[in-house]
Amino acid sequence: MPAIVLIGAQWGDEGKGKATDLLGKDVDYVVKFNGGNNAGHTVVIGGEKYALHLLPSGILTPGVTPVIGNGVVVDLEVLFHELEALAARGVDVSKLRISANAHIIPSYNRTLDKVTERFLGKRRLGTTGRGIGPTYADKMNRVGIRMQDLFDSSILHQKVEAALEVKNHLLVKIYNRRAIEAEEVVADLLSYRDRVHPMVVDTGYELSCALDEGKTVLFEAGQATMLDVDHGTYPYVTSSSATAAGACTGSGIGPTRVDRVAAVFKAYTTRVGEGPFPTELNDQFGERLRANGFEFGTTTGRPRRCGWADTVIGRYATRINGVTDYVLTKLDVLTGFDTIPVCVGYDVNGRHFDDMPANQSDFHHAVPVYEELPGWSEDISAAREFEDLPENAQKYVLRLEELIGARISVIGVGPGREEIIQRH
Ligand code: 2SA
Ligand code: GDP
Ligand code: MG
Repeated sequence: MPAIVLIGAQWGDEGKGKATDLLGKDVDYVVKFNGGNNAGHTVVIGGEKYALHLLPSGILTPGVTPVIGNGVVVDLEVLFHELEALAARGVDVSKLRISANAHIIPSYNRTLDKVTERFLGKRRLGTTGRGIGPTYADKMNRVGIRMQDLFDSSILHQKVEAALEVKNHLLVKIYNRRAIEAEEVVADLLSYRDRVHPMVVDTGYELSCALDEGKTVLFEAGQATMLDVDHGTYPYVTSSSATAAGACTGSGIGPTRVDRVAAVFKAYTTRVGEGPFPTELNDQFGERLRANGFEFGTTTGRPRRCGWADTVIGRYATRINGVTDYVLTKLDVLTGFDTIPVCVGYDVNGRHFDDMPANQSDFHHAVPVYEELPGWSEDISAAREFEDLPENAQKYVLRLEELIGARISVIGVGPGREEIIQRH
């Protein structure tokens, strides 16, 4: 299949990195189309653990051309730090392409992200503090700095000055900080120019040509459906389009070119940062999921909030993304629970919802309606065929499939590259 979009169905950390790595063996290009170094993908290859933030996970697969699309925001310091760390471990990073239209995260936006969160106090969003929100805001405000601006220092200078006019006002007058000098910012950005130059190309054009030639392109989302700026739990979302449609705007290919949409769904649910989460468990079961699933942020190390699987969210993700296939991850983490509740609907003050409530207050007050499924106690990490799974694990998968409304093609039974069951 030439163009496949891979997205997260919940609040992120479903295991997209591993899924991309898995699909990556058969693809020519892996494209990151949204977000920046707020993402954290952990991929385990032959017992070696790789944590990727800004770079597409496909960079780990020999032969794949990794692409950072126009929809991504790039922190240049992080970019080179990640590239150098991978190169030191023997990964070929020479093929990386970056869109000339991708926006840069200037240092002042990292500062603004952190001071804004501190200023908001109880009303904070729990961002990763990487400058993501302020950089997308600049993009929409048309005061952003793009990769191509690096190659014209006079334009770069003008743009940085224009952006700082407003930011310095905010920093000095509202946040009581010192003003930032344009000269300093420009000098910092220009220090990366020569190194980044060979990587910066018209990635939209290159990808379209690749598709014309029958090459296979995988578009890999950062974050996930419920963190999407339009379709997620706004304002507790990230600032980019993390759903399948974002693959088009974030990379420059047309919607008719997409052949398949694969979504990653974790066998339970996690969320990092603030915001509503109907199936959240603040008890020993939540603790057990966090410990068994090692649910700590790849980027910030924050403990992830944990809860049971929510198929209202699953159905919503199927609809919003036009999902054709699911990758169900971390089924092994559920081993050992006597019964496993699955959320099949919500009760909101006596009203029943089968589907995602359109009103934010309803979602905030949603009480999950659970169906209890019997658990299993056998270790499933060695299962490679669906039939190798204990009967109750099979039933769990089949019931989820029925409830979320698209086929589950791959099942993850451990963190390793080979710990999967391929069904379709
Ligand atoms: P931001 O920094 O502006 O994107 O934060 C806004 C919200 O988006 C959430 N968010 C994430 N949620 C889960 N995983 C993410 N990536 C890292 C990981 C997280 C980490 O993969 O482990 O290391 O802490 C991610 N990135 C953004 C964030 O929690 C806010 O709710
Ligand atoms: P991403 O942000 O969606 O790429 O996910 P993360 O990498 O942040 O978090 C997923 C974590 O789960 C990583 O540590 C993976 O190594 C791990 N993982 C992925 N699939 C499985 C699985 O099937 N079983 C287990 N136990 N771990 C998995
Ligand atoms: Mg992650």
